[in-house]
Amino acid sequence: MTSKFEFPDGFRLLPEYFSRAAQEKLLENVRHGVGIAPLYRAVMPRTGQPLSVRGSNFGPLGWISEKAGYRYSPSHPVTNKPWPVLPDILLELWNAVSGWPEPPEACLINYYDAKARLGLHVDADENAKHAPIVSVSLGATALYRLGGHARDNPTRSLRLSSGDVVVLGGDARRCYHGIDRIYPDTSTLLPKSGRINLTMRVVGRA
Ligand code: MD6
Ligand code: FE
Repeated sequence: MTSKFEFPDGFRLLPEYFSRAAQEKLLENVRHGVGIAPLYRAVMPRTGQPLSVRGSNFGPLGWISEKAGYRYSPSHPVTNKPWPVLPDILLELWNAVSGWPEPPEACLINYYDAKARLGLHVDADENAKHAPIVSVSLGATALYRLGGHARDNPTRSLRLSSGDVVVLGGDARRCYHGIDRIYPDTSTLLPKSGRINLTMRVVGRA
């Protein structure tokens, strides 16, 4: 028996939502942000193995991964300083596509080099389990894999290109997803086949 993949309700891909000019503006904002809160290499809970992506955050809270586990923190784990404020351009995106009445509290910045990957995962560290997550991709094209509510459910692979926006709301909010690979030399926005993914989340009260 072969089980088929069906796109979950609440999944939206908005190809090239951002024009090249808007991508450049957004990149300028990201560069400013990582000037304040530098990209750092987090480690996996328990094993302490470094992640292949490097991360930082915008907003009152930031998602961090450390030996003790995953959590949201008001400050950068290396500098101990607050995260930079969310750029207006991202808040405008949230207001335009999320359909959620509250603003995001955290925006994770993930930087991929040509060899970086992100294993299949569900974003489940938020108390606001029903608020959507809105993501933006900048730079090199990535192979994104979307699955179902269980790790072994059928999956579908999609390419995410610079300027694309993904919304995981509704049923899709609890679906497994990850990045299998980066396609080198697919964008001139970032040097050396780099890719940035920005994910805005409502964290909610504990
Ligand atoms: C990435 N994205 O595109 C990884 N999570 O690099 C995510 O993990 C993600 O695109 C939640 C919602 C949308 C996403
Ligand atoms: Fe995710």
